[in-house]
Amino acid sequence: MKQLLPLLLSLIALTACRNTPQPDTRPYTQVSPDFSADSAYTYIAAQCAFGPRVMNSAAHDSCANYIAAKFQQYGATVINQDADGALYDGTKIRMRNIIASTNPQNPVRIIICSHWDSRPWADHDNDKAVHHTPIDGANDGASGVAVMIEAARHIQQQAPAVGVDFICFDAEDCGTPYWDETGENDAYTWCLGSQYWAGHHHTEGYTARYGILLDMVGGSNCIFEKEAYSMHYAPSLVDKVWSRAQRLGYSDLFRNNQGGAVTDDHVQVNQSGIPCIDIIARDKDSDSFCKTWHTRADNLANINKSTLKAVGQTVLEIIYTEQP
Ligand code: AHN
Ligand code: ZN
Repeated sequence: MKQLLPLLLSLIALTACRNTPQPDTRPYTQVSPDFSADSAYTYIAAQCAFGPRVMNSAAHDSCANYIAAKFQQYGATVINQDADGALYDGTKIRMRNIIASTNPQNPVRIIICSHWDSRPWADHDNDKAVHHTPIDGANDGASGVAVMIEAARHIQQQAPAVGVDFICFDAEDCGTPYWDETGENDAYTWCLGSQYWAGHHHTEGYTARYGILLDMVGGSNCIFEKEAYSMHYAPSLVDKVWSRAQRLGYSDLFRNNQGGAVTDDHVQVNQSGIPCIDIIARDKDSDSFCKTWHTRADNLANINKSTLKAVGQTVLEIIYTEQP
């Protein structure tokens, strides 16, 4: 037994090592311009100031115009893709996907995407009294859009070698609430905007090299694991993005563990033939989404600029190192 113990210990160490590879700490020099988390924060504040961007609301329409105008201000060509849809209970909704293209003549394209709508129900809040009232969605919605607008601002100042299509998907977050009993085809009640886009790309014959979805990229006490659908559809892209984040110094946030599978807009992008990964936060200390997820606390006060910076800089670095 005495001789076996060191062997056993080294075996355990080896197994742990295989399950969770060490972060990539090879030296690296950043080539992209510095992402400003302060700037991204102001774009979150502006979106939240309209009020919750829930379907069929005035705040929703005004915020759509704001998002389109910001991308246009930073030199992107914007297509508003309007479509009719229906919620889990049959309520008719008017959706708008907003597609902002930089350097639209460039034949080599990558997608950065996020949903922009707010969940109409704070159905994960500790206080049951608010379960039927909407959330601000500062993190869940606005954060991804803000990172994209800030990336567009940099692209206007210094063009990367590839064209970027920023896609803001609508109606991601109106999936069936827990109190509904029909419960069938639950997964299809989420991601309505990306479902529509997957069936009707915004331009004839559209394609892209790959996509990166940003979901809840501005929270606190969160980490980014390698999401399971992303690992299924585009493992080398996941590894590239995570390794780049780690080499930029963000290995506290970008972990090498494989995470769970999340029904999210990237699944639709993958099913439409374009490999797409999801950078989606989960709580650091529990096996769930961030603490503020689908609660009233998902507001501007709980936005964390260092998370925005880590994700934003990583995305910029991917954009500026992509070869044509
Ligand atoms: C489900 O909970 C089915 N999907 C999570 C996707 C999501 C919701 N992302 C943000 N809000
Ligand atoms: Zn959500």
